[in-house]
Amino acid sequence: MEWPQALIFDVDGTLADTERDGHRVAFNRAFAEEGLDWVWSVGLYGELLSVTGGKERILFYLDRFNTGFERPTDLAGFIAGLHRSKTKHYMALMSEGAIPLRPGVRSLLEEARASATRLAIATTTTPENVSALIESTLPAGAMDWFEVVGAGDVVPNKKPAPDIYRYVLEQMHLAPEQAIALEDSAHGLSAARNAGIGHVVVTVNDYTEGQDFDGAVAVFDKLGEAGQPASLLAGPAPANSIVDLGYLRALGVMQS
Ligand code: XBP
Ligand code: MG
Repeated sequence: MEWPQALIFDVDGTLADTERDGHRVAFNRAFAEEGLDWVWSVGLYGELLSVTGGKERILFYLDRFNTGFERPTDLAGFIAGLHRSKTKHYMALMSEGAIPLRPGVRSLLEEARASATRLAIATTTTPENVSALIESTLPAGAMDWFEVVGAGDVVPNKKPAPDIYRYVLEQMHLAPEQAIALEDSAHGLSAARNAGIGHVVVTVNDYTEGQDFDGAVAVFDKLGEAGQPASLLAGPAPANSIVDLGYLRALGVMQS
């Protein structure tokens, strides 16, 4: 059987640059709607990204950056409500087509489909946000391209914990050696590696460049496509400066 059997994609930062102009903006809209004077700037949001998960990130913000805030008695309920509002704003932003897929994502997905390589998603964000992004950027029915969508609170611990990758592999009845993970962050890389996935390809973005990607099989600035070649930051170079299925398959041969 052809290797890899599956490609498991992270969402935020990997499929699309959703953090700065998607999640961050949605958080700020939710705060304003709830009458809070909190504003997460581009810089502050970069620091907040050290914690994955929106609800977890709000709590981290209060603990570290807004200690003077008078907390309601039901803090967890308050945060959950804020986060629901944030999800609503995020979905509205996506339906306006606010964020495109990163270069090379669509072509790699289509190539995988054409060759019956299985596709899945392993993300920290909510399932609604995943569908909102996929539906606004890919043809109708594209959610069905993904055999498993492992998202959000379906597992107890978010990345860098390996839970979401373990969940996806289990659902697909795959061993970790049979899959490649595609990630954009050190937390995502750790999650995949700790689930036993030896082949993790990283495409960095403004928030994650400069992180430690030791343990990744290759690191690029993007997957790349015709007219927008990928720049190699670490690992073996692709022949045509594009991270396509042929390149990913060759990674398995090189490593064995
Ligand atoms: C991305 C995240 C998420 C999003 C917010 O993780 O860290 O927390 O920023 O999503 P990944 P929610 O790259 O693994 O998808 O607010 O829906 O939790
Ligand atoms: Mg990510």
